[in-house]
Amino acid sequence: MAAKSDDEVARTRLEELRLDSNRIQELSDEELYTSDSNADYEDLGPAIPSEADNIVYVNRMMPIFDDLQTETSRAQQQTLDKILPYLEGNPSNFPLNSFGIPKLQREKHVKFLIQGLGDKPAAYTTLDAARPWQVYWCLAGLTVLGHDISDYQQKIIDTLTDVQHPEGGYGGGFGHLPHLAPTYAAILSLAMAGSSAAYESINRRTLWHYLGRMKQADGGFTMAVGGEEDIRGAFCVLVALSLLNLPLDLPPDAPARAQGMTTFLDKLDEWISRCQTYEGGISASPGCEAHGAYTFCGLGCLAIMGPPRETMNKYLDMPALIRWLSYRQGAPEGGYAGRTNKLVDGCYSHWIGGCWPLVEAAVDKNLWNRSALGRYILSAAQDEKGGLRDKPGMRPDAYHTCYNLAGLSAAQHNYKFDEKMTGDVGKGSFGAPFHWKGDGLFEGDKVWDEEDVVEEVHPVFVIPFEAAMACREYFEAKDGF
Ligand code: FPP
Ligand code: K
Ligand code: ZN
Repeated sequence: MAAKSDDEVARTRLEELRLDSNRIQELSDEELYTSDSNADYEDLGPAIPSEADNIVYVNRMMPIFDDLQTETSRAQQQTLDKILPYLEGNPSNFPLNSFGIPKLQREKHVKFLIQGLGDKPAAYTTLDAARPWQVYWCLAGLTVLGHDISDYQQKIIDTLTDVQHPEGGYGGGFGHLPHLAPTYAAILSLAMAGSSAAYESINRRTLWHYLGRMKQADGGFTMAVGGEEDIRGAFCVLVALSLLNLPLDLPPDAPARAQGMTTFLDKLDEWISRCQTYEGGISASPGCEAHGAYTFCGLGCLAIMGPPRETMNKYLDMPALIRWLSYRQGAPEGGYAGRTNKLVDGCYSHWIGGCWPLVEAAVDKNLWNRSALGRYILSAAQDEKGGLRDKPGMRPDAYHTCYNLAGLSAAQHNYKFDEKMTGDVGKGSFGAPFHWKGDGLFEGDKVWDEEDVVEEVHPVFVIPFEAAMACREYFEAKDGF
């Protein structure tokens, strides 16, 4: 008999693997987790960890390990080696809660974020172009920790007034051109600061004109004049319009009017649909790779455009989205990665973790492993000296502190969307985000005690509920700009 060609061998092996993988999908949980059924799959290769390796899979389908080593597989293995000691032990020597998990180091994180609001040494010069972001991350983190930020009100107004551009919008630093990212961060920060002084420091008329200049003929928005068009742009624009109760109509000087556009919403729904990829997640713009941060922006847009149950089910393939979101949760890490074949990172606790409250307002509830995420955040993402991080071995920063804490909050709390859209606030355009309510603490499997619980966070705006409501209410009561 003639020897099989390499090609044939490979094809046969692939077919076997496919059959195995189909068989695994048909197994019940019990069959899947007993050692007997694992024995059936030993022939998949020697690299399958056994039960003795103490690895618990959260996904039903067994991962297929192979002998091929790549840069990606090595990076994943090195990351596991770094993280596992933190999940299995307590290398940081934190005091433990009743679940044997490090307690939330609240005071240390508060101190870290307050330092983040202060002056910086020369090593931080790159942050000088991200002033509104630094302010936002620190304030959002502090409020999630339950820390009162009213002492900072005037400083917030002064800092952000300095970077507001005379032609509308905010720049990253003094004298910088405006850009949607710092504009988004500045508006959320001023909403958190609260008071008519903070609200009135925003030039809403020039801002509306600025936002209008971002609208493109295909329905999306650029991040700046002549800048890249991506879904962050759409989300930043909708957050500003919704929170500040600005008109839905494009301003008369918006260049996209020449291409027939009349409102901020024109063709936006179909543009967002086109950002959902074959993987199920949402990408920066049509044709790009699905990524957690862009997925949050896309879902945030749909949650501003109307009740999530209507908008998400209409414009997205929800089963594909849910499958993609689920697969971003690492096992055994428990934290999330931002995209396929990449590494777990604490900031995705929010960018992916924060997608779940939005998704759960559109479909059935409890689709994710909240305790595994909480375990990653408390055990692996808290830095010994305060602040939270991407992963062990990385320095903490305000960005990762903010988004780890926001993710922890999403894991700990339930939210409810009022489908009837009752209530006094949120009657006009883009009013949907003002119909969310806290719905108590998550009472399923958890790894945190009462003292590890952080505050509720508005699922769309990622600031306190009261801050979002008060800001919109203020501008609903106001006539004109
Ligand atoms: C990849 O970085 C990450 C991105 C390309 C997206 C970053 C976008 C945000 C954080 C969203 C900003 C949101 C608003 C509202 C403006 P990477 O390749 O270093 O990380 P990865 O390996 O985890 O993908
Ligand atoms: K990353
Ligand atoms: Zn990160």
